[in-house]
Amino acid sequence: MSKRTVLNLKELKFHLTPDQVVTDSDLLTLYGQDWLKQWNGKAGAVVFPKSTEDVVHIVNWAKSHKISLIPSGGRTGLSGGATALKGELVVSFDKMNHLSDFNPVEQTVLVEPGVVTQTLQEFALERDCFFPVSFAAEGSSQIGGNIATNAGGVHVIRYGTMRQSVLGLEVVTGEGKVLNLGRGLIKNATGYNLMNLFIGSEGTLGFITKALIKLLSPPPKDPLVFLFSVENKSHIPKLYQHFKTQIAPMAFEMFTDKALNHVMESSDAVFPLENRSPFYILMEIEESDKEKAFDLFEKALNDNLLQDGTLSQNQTQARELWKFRENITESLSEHQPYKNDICVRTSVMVEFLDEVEECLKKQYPEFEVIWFGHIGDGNLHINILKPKNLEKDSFLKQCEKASAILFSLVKKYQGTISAEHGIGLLKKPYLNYTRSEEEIELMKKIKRVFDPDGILNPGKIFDL
Ligand code: 2HG
Ligand code: ZN
Repeated sequence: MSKRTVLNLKELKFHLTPDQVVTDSDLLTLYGQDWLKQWNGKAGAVVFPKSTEDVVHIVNWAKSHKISLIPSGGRTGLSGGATALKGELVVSFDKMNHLSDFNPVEQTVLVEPGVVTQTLQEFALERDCFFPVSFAAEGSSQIGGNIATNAGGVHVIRYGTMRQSVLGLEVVTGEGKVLNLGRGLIKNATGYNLMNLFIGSEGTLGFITKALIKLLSPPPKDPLVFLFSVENKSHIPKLYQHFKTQIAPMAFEMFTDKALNHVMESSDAVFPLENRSPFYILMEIEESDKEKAFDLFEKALNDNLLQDGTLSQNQTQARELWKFRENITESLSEHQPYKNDICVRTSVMVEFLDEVEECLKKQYPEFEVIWFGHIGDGNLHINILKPKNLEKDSFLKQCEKASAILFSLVKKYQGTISAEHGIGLLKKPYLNYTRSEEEIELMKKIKRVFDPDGILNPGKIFDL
């Protein structure tokens, strides 16, 4: 059993209003865990800052009392990065959710960390702009968490990860210092890029209190969705190449028939293709590319690269098609899946997939393994489902062994053990499969520079 911290909150409450510090048992559990609920997290208390000054006050209090702080956004992360294992103080950014200072010339907006991803997408559209970061949990994930994990999602092939949307950050370090980084400059040749260090640092170096976000324009007009069925896995990269040399798809997603089974079982959706197939591709394109995409589709069909396909005729149909891909995570949740979020270079993906498949089948024939992901950028989600009759603990132990095998292959193909969900707790034991000892040592040194007392999200990514 890990030792739980006892928090003396009297002094902390001094500069805050009563609604900003919460100790109700239900909320301690809610804010102590993330969506995955793989660990039994429970906060010692939850504090809701409303300003940068509040965050500085909380960090200074924590520093002087040697209290650990766990940052909390939408808690939709899938690696346990926002879990309070030892009764730490959870810092929720729910009340720091303002958008301001829209700059129509630069197309930037200043957001607080608690702004929900979808709110920012809508804010952008209302101003004829576009915020491209998009994924199934966008209705509850928060921008601060997206930055802290360098979130990816379905549009990375065209617009990049969260990092490409950040032009400035205000952060509070573990020493309670406020840093104003990036400042909206597109070019800046003045030494180390400190801002980039915070993107993907999972709240271990500082807490993000403001972000200057770059929007794009014009927004893609009425995107269309193609759904293809593909029989042969090795055709998938060929298909991607076939389309992307002529048009610029916004998304190129893959899911297997096994994944589709779960989505169909958990909804009353009607699958639009006549015959089922081992693999499906969902491709999103701009309306202006419709004719070209259709010609390319016909050519691919004649060349036997794909077996069948359908194209959305309106936005309602486009949304319906997206659901076959977006609802996978939700449909698997009752099976308490063990999550993998790996990435290899796209040119070796099929070879890598073949090896992984063979290996998992041989070692764990009794496990149902579900594949899907952002195949256009090499990011695959592999979910291992817990057999009903297997206890959670022994399932997790076996999955950990499976991870070691899987990650040896990731290492062999020089890929990464996490592409977009982060290391958190889930991947912590395996960090050395992707990062060298020298790199990990340097990361630890950097952590000590920004957080010398080790109070910011301790025990995530690595142990000091
Ligand atoms: C997605 O791409 C998310 O849908 C979740 O990253 C992946 O559930 C997963 O493993
Ligand atoms: Zn994903």
